[in-house]
Amino acid sequence: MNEFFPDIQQAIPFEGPESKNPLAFKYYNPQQMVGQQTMQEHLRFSVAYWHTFKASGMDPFGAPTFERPWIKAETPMEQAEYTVGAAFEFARKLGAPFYCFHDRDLAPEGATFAESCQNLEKMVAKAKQLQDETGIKLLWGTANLFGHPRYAHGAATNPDAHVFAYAASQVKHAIAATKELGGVNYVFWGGREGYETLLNTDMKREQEQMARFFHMAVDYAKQIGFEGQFLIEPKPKEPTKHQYDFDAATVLSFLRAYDLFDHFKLNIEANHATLAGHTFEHDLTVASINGKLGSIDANIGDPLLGWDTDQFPTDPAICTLAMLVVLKQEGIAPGGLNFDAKPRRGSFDEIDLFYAHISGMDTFARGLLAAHQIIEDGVLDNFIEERYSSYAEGFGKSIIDGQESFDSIEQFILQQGDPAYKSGRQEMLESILHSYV
Ligand code: XUL
Ligand code: CO
Repeated sequence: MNEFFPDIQQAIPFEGPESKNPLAFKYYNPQQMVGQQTMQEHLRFSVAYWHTFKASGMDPFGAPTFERPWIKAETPMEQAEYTVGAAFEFARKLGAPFYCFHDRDLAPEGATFAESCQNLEKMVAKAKQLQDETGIKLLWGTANLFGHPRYAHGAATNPDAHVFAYAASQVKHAIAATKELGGVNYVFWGGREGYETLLNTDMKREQEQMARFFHMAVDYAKQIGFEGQFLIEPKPKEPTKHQYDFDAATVLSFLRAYDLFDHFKLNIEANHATLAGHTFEHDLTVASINGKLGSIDANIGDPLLGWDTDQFPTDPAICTLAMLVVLKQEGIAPGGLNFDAKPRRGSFDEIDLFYAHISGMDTFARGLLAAHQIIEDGVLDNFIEERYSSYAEGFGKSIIDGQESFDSIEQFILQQGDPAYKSGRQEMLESILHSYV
């Protein structure tokens, strides 16, 4: 087997916060205990096949900039074999326990549907062998239902039932491939499930189609005994102007409306949350308080740009807020933190992939450490508990328990008069947060 990262001869070491070596972890120390679990168990890092091994650096203004050695091959299948080799070599040297893929990342589309399925089967066998050799596991699989021109008007939401059928057949094989590889989740990201103009779109019908598609996927998983968690990944726009899976709240209400609530959790991506006009921690919280935070696409957007830049996380404060949500729901497993992120177009070299992931892993490790300590010390929890304490007993409790009416409440106000003003102490809390970060 070729070696694609000869500059990295050993697994990336942990050297601690004093180290100045960009090829060492300063905070991510996989076996270090944080509370009851190791860092590795808390964080469940995953490498995204599409960005890390398939991204070319191409953008709407220019040609590919990354000349990856694993794409220099005679045929698409030979290229796929080199790529899977590169993927496992990279994850092993980095020390990432998981990876994620789209069906068409792993294996090229063939001349016919049957040929595409054969390609996928061959590459699944190869990936399985490499999983066994390295111990690296599949966090989730998914299907690419957005790249090919046939999906220009959507997949499940396509106005043409023929395209719906093609997408369903493709997903059938992607779920089977995920099962074969022992994937612990399967993700649905509705790449082009949305619309550009209502002049040609029946929104109600398209959402019903999407619900039918998900029900069929649930039935198929049951049929073949796939026990991984199904996840939907919300995103508000891009590529379509308006995507149906806009944000966590929209997806949850869709799942409730179409009797799918029990079968799905959410995969929340930082940059998708910010595109929707939310913070990352907002969408994580919406998912989590509904018992639906299943996994995370760990990246960050650029605050100056209004699109999905998919950058590696570099802000420990944002990661602390994210990890607070994760720790409070007692972990993200069987989900994980998947780096749905890519180095910038000018970061030409393979070594840049290591710098990017190491930095992202360290940033989340800092977030984990800070969040754990904040919870241990109870600094935010105590404040919040105190802030709502008027509902914990007495009249407030009686309201929440359903013992009061508007009439009885009015009597209370007539007797008690105006409430006192109580500061929310935002600036104090921000200062406390940053003292932990
Ligand atoms: C696109 C995106 C996808 C999904 C998987 O914005 O995030 O890569 O994570 O299809
Ligand atoms: Co994503």
